[in-house]
Amino acid sequence: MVRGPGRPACNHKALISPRVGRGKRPPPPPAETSGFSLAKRKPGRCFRRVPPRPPALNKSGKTTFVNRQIDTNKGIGETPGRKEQIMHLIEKLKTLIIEGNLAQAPRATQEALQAGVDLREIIDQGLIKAMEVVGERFSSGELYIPEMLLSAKTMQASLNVLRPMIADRGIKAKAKVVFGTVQGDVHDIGKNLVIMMMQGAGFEVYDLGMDVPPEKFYQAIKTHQPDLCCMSALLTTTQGAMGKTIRFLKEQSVRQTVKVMVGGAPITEEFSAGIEADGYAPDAGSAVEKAKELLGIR
Ligand code: B12
Repeated sequence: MVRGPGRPACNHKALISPRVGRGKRPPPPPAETSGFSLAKRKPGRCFRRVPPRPPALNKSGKTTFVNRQIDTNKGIGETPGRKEQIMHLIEKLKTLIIEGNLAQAPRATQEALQAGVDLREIIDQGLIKAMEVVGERFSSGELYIPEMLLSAKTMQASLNVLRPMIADRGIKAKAKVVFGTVQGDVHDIGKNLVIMMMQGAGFEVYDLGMDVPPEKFYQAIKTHQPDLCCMSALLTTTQGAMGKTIRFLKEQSVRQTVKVMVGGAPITEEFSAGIEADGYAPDAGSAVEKAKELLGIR
């Protein structure tokens, strides 16, 4: 099987036990009560008059300090240390997402909202920045799939808290994407991971599922008019369906309306160029970066 440069050979064992096959780092610190502990948690209180300090949870993992320090009815817009408070709440949320603290992050999101932190700021500086860190750490081998999935799930849980407000405010997505695993292929874990990272980066993604025939990609492009069409394939026997899909899009005269990005374990830069895709990325972290590059987004 052909692989991208530097990618380890994958096997089922590697998915179940992500340490197998990489051998890059020593075993991680033990997981704490909830989620993975990537940033060290410190017990104790958090006073807004002692900035800057890393956001922290108290020993019981509760976030009582927010309620103690901030009058949520008043909002923090009128207080003198507003900037510090905003930064503190956002930093706390960011850390919870990086840690994959599914239990605490939605509440921290709610607290930031109630404290009057701007929605866009929560998304850009909290959610998106957290997933950028997660993506970088994953690409560098510092994080593994289960940890990244947990962070992505945590980000989605926070996003769900914000969703009604996003709809109300009509916040525009950075770009529209249609995404599917190609015809004949039912592997969708990688696709889902990339989708979550893209959503974390502010993209609006239409998930076409798996075993997607060229006609369905075409229909989705006609319907949603995306900026980017993404295809995933995990089998050497199905990677050919990517080229087939691109040819079909050409025949239907929609290929030029959309950028095409491909990925999946057997896909390489050379293969991508050979089928005339616009880009390829080896993993979920770099997929977001590549998508931004292709679409000229910063
Ligand atoms: C889980 C799994 C399955 C599950 C899939 C469940 C699911 N819902 O996805 C099941 C059990 C169904 C399955 C079935 C089969 N599988 Co399977 N499977 C795997 C396994 C163990 C993990 C794949 C995975 O999820 N990896 C984790 C994800 C996160 O990684 P990823 O998919 O590579 O995605 C990352 C990147 O590639 C990239 N990426 C992915 N997509 C995209 C898209 C874009 C646009 C971009 C930019 C990036 C990108 O980002 C992702 C995140 O970093 C692999 C072995 C392995 N370790 O890879 C075999 C593997 C892929 N399977 C294999 C085989 C042979 C099969 C079967 C044919 C077995 C059989 N005889 O029935 C069937 C095929 C079914 C079909 N028609 O598709 C082979 C493929 C060999 C080959 N060279 O073709 C592998 C490599 C196992 C092996 N070593 O033999 N499989």
